[in-house]
Amino acid sequence: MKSALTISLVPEVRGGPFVYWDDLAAGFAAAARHGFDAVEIFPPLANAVSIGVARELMEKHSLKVAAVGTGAGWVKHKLRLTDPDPAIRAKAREFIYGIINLAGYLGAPAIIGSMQGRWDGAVSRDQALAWLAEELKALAERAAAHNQVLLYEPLNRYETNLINRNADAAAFLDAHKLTNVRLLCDLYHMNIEEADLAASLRAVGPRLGHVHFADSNRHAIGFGHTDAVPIVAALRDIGYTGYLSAEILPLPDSDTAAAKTMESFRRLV
Ligand code: LER
Ligand code: MN
Repeated sequence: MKSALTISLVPEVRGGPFVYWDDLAAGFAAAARHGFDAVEIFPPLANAVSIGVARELMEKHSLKVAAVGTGAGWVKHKLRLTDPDPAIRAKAREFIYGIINLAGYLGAPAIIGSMQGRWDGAVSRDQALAWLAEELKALAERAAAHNQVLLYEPLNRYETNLINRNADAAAFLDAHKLTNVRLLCDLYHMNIEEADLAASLRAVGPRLGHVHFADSNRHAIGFGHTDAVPIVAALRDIGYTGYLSAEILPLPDSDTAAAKTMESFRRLV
């Protein structure tokens, strides 16, 4: 398993779960200083990150890009894949295609988290899930053109009413034959939704593509009450070799959160 931390380039999500903020070069330098393998980038839109600049930073610091988030499409631009308006769904898809291309050129997958949206008003749950399946299929095909998977993240009940639990997400991928989509399991959302985090990851098995490595309170692993030992044992047992990526609040400050994550990572992994 490999380590990663998050860098947000989106001022609108200030207060959110990202270790470093605003400055890609400074975030890369800090990740390298703390001994991480990779960074996960949260850009405001695809062309806000220069592929050339990002590749230079990867080279300079011997870091990979673990994943690229698409959530700014929702929090900044109010686009979602299950919006009742087909024009908004189309814009959401275009926004994500851009991020998939950026991520692909950096050797990374893109993440569908808050862009999945929710069902409400005139839209039934079945209709929203049908749109989501259709969009994930198209997006996963674009990802495949870059030899990448697409990451789909179940979120807790306060962030979506579509799919909250890993088993339901896995069944959804299977039912719609979304074979190039892998699950992103976020330990913070799981702490709210799952009865047993380790058992849930064992059941996800080979569908697991990425892990958001966060404690019960969304602080660095080691600063909350999640027992990470059985979780890492489960990940080992299912043969997971991907990233444990710290998508956590920068508390008490970014450097302490990064250092605590790395201390926990070395102890556990
Ligand atoms: C995104 O990875 C996520 O976990 C959501 O809670 C948005 O912050
Ligand atoms: Mn997450």
